Amino acid sequence: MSKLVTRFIVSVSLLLSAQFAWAHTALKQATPAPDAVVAAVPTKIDLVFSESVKLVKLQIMASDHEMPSSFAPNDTAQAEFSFETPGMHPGTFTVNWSVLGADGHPVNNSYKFTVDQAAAGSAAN
Ligand SMILES: [Cu+2]
Repeated sequence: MSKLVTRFIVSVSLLLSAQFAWAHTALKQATPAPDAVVAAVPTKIDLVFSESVKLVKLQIMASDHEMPSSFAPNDTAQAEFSFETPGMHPGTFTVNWSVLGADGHPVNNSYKFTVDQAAAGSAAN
């Protein structure tokens, strides 16, 4: 019985460590934050990743068009990024990002944030 319990614990530990090994690059922090509803039109987007990465794609999508940003792919790996986002307006935006982590694995993910309809400085689209 106790041997079985030990084997079970060992298996669970192995599973957990395997999961950690699979936990490649993640987005640790973003401003505006994922799922945030912000009251003001953001003039920039900040991203902090869990490790130094090469950001190969950053796309800010409105419902039917891509928003401009100062994004450009970086040659030197870094963990923190800041991009200007001119022309933002109220609406819900999807941020699509792709990075190459230190281990060379590509990671893609996305998150959404919303600029409140009452936000000032709203241009048409
Ligand atoms: Cu737009």
